[in-house]
Amino acid sequence: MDNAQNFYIDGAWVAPKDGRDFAVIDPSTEEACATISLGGKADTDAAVAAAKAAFPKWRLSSKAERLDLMKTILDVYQRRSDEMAAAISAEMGAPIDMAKVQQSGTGSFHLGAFIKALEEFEFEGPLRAGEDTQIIHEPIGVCALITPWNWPMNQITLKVIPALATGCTMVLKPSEQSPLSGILFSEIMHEAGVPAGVYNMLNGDGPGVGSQLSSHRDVDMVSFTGSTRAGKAITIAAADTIKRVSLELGGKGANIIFADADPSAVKAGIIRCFNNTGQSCNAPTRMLVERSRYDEAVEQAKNAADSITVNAASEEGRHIGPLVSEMQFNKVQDLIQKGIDEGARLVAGGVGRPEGLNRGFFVRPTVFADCNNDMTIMREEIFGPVLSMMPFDTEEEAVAIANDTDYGLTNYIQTTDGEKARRVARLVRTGMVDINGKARGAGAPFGGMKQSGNGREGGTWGLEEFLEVRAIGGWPAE
Ligand code: TXE
Repeated sequence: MDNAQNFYIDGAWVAPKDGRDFAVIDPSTEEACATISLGGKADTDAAVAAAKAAFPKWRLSSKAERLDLMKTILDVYQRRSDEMAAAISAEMGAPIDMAKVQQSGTGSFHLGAFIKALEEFEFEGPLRAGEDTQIIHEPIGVCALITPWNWPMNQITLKVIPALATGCTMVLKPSEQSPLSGILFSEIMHEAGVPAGVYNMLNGDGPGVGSQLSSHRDVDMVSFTGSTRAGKAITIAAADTIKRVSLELGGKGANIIFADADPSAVKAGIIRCFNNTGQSCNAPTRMLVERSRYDEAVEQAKNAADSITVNAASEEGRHIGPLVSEMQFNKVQDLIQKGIDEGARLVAGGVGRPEGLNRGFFVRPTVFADCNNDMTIMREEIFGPVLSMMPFDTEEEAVAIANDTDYGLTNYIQTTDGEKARRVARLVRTGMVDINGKARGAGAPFGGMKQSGNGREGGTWGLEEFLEVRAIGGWPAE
């Protein structure tokens, strides 16, 4: 990759002013697959200065101009989509077929959805028909976009595209664990003709560039996806400048399976939980099963987990890949051991690598039964292919267990009783609820409550995140 060690600032690829080398590790092989540069304060300042200088002109661009640009980006993105999948697969370990459809594919999906949302969005209008108070939505300004490694293109497009669509200028800092997709995305933005300074990208780590962006006086907003730990650090760093902070953090989703649920619910829950090797903030990691179906469900979960294959990201076909890094591998191994030590019943998987995979950050698909909600594996976000199961007796108890967590991102409900589904969906405290495996519609807001964050991404809500709302009284009639 030609630009691996450079940053994209003010419409050009530039060498770092204050850079140091950083090896990108392919998690399937544990070998370096690229060397990038991590920037420092001088690079952060240069990127922010370029975004600040571009803002006065870009904020006045027309909606039609921005829509044209977004359509061109979508064209270029689709043409380079397989290249994108290969980059994501190498940097974070998503199996190549899955990387094409789910990882790289989300970029096209979000671009298309935001084009539609922008087409329908009204930036100006009267408060009420016939009144002279005008409501004006304006771009917030210079945005720092800090993204993680688990769904790199999903998170980059969920931030960059609405920022662009609303007339903001920006600095993207992708995760240092998955920088190759961010570099390729910047090439796509350049090829599509994004005006100089509107979109800038630099690599760096959290305590360096991440923190510098968060506290920067010329940054008006930080949009962050990542750990709750980093979300708190960003909020503290941003406090001094009262900038807007939008956070999408971890989760510990409950999957409530009632006795009348479809027989396929348990297997579907396992597939959902282990997708992307369990590295999703909205994974249904706590499976709560009504007691009359519990033993059968444990058996089904064991069989489903045992039938999942684990293999290198470069191999074609349906399997799960490695975890992203040695750090995540060690974290997940420690949590599996903790589950055993704290008395959960291990029914599938366990500590150590799957048989035949001696190198790479591979983890055994693991299921624990007979958990209780005080166990570490029920409270902490594991971020690996690990499911924790627990029985419940009543609907009230299921809701109480689901809500007994610091997180509030997504819950799942499985029942054929429509009234019960509606009732429970209202009672559980998460930003999103999926009933009977139905995905939310395109353009629906994505985001959480409690320590899962405070932002909403996608659709109209995703545009509003990047807008200031102004009220102007006595607006003269045209
Ligand atoms: O994330 P970090 P890590 C959770 C998941 C995982 C855990 C640790 O539980 O096991 O986080 O992963 C930047 N100021 N999620 O340590 O550190 C960092 O450079 C500014 C859930 O890899 O949060 C990267 O760009 N930025 C999550 C981004 O934050 C900082 C996805 C993510 O890294 C920073 C990933 C700081 N002080 C992990 N510290 C989700 N919500 O989907 C780090 N960063």
